[in-house]
Amino acid sequence: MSDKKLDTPNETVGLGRRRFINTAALAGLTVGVAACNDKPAAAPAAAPAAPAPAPAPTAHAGANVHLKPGELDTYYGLWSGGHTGDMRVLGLPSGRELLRIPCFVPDALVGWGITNESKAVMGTKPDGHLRYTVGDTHHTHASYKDGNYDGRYAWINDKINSRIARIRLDYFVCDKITTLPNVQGFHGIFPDKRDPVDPAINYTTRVFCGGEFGIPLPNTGTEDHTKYRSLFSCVDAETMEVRWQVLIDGNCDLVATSFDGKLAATNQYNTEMGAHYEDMMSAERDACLFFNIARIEEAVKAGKFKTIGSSKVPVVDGTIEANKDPKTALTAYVSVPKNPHGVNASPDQKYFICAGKLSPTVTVIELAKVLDWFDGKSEKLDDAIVAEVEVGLGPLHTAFDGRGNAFTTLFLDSQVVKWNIDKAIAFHKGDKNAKYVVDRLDVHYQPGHINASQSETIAADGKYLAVGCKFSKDRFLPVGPLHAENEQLIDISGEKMVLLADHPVRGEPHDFIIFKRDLVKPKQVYDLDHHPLAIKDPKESGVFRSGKKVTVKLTSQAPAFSMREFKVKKGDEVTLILTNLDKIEDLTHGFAIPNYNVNFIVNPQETASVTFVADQPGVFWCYCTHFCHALHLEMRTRMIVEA
Ligand code: RUQ
Ligand code: CUA
Ligand code: CA
Repeated sequence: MSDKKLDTPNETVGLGRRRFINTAALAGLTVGVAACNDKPAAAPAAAPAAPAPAPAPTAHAGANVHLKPGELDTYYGLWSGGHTGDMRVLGLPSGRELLRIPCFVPDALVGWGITNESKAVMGTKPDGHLRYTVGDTHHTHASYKDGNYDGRYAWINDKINSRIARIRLDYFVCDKITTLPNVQGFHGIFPDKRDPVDPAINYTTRVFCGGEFGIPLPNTGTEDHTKYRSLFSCVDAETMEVRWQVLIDGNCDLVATSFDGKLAATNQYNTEMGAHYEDMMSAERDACLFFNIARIEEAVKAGKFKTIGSSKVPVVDGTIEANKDPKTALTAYVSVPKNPHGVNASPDQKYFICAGKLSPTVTVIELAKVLDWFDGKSEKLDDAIVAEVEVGLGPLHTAFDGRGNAFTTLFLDSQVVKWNIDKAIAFHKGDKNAKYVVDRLDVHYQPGHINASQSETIAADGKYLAVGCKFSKDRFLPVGPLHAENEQLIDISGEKMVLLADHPVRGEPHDFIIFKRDLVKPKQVYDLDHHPLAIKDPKESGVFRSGKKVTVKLTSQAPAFSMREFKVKKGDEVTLILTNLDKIEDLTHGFAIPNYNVNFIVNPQETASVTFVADQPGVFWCYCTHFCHALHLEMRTRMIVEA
């Protein structure tokens, strides 16, 4: 690389890639781009060429995000990690990353994918090796009670292998992973907020999963794509078993659920069911597809379903053809402009908002009117559309402040637009004086996801807004060809948005949620009984042989393991069980065996195990990898493998 290039590395490269993306996306725009009357006259494809100008003068300077040493954040954020396959826990407003929770992909810090316990969660092949070592998380949402988070669980998707993982929010660990049958490209995810029928169940019992790619069902490998279909799945929040699936037309993208438990919806960008992108953009309108949960479950109970291939999960018919009569329909396809993206539930419980992506609009759908259609009280389903207004180029996802305003990311404009829902409805009704756009803020750059503190709960508090910018371009020091992404924090407590902070993040986060810190009650010491194999007393330690199978029982208490050395024989299949008997939070030990590809941690009172074949004779110093004590370096034991 020449010196000249080094002088302005990110300028050229950043612009090029951003411009490429803009151009590619604009090629798909056929809807009145130029007619967007209340946006600034800037050319849509022109990215800011220099570092962005300071934010516009505002009524207030914005909250302070720089906490002094020792000060704690007031919010937790759960971030999906993207194709690192993990979930990340942030403190806000500081934006400090506190933890990464491995789910779908092995993790060397904790030994995820190394211990028998984590392998059992992740899933193995018959030979004991992990079935998958890649994942792509997009969407994360947490369990609800009475319309607010209850701190029990969060769920996260793996788009690549159609898996859903559950995170326990007491220990911040993944405890279950379920694979959705007959689904490829599982994308959107949302828990329900109460039961559609039983008022006593005012909390999450189902999680809905949108299947994105259509495939032959069963997947025979046929080339005729007109036969491909997607499924929308319902997973039991407790057992994590798949309860039922719905056969649909089009591809699911993201998912939203109503506060009354009656409706779930997914936006669809490929109602054309094309196999190539040109075909996927050919129709002027796609759909926001609604599911009538109570009716679907009645149909399942009544046996009106089929099963696909070797899966036993009941599949009901939610295709357009089979659901024309509102009185019996399980699904309803509300039309929205072509290739919409995010669908989000407003905290006033009344609306779902679909963002236009290829259309510069947002569509506001009134849930009561969708229910009216199902009840036969409304002739035209599309009467549920109470607003469809232009907001700017490339609308993707929407968040809320609980004061009637929505915030939508504009991917192509590199902006967040704040707009008022009631005024948008008034404008749509014909009041051309209704100024629904309240404010615009440049973000850096190309935002995808957005969320506000407590946004999709009845406790939306309108304090902070985070925006996941896909490109940071010139905001951070260059580090080779790949830039960090930029998670920006915005104060939304006033009329105008105030940009507070940039946060570099390792690629590639997608969706996230932000909630008050007192909604979770983290536990910091495990319960010994949590693991059936816990070694509760160091005296139970030892080497126990049954033929060629050997169990090594070991405990840890800083700064020593319960055995100074242990012996096995070459060729033994060794299962080593380690219980950490230390009782103090954060007194975690590690256990590494050189040359055996073993390293994992045990938290206080936690038990974990590993199984390996002792195929190399010799002395192996097993040592504690996690700093625990002044004698941490001395904390080791000898594994002697006799030839
Ligand atoms: S989708 S941009 Cu999964 Cu919006 Cu991430
Ligand atoms: Cu035990 Cu370090
Ligand atoms: Ca389309």
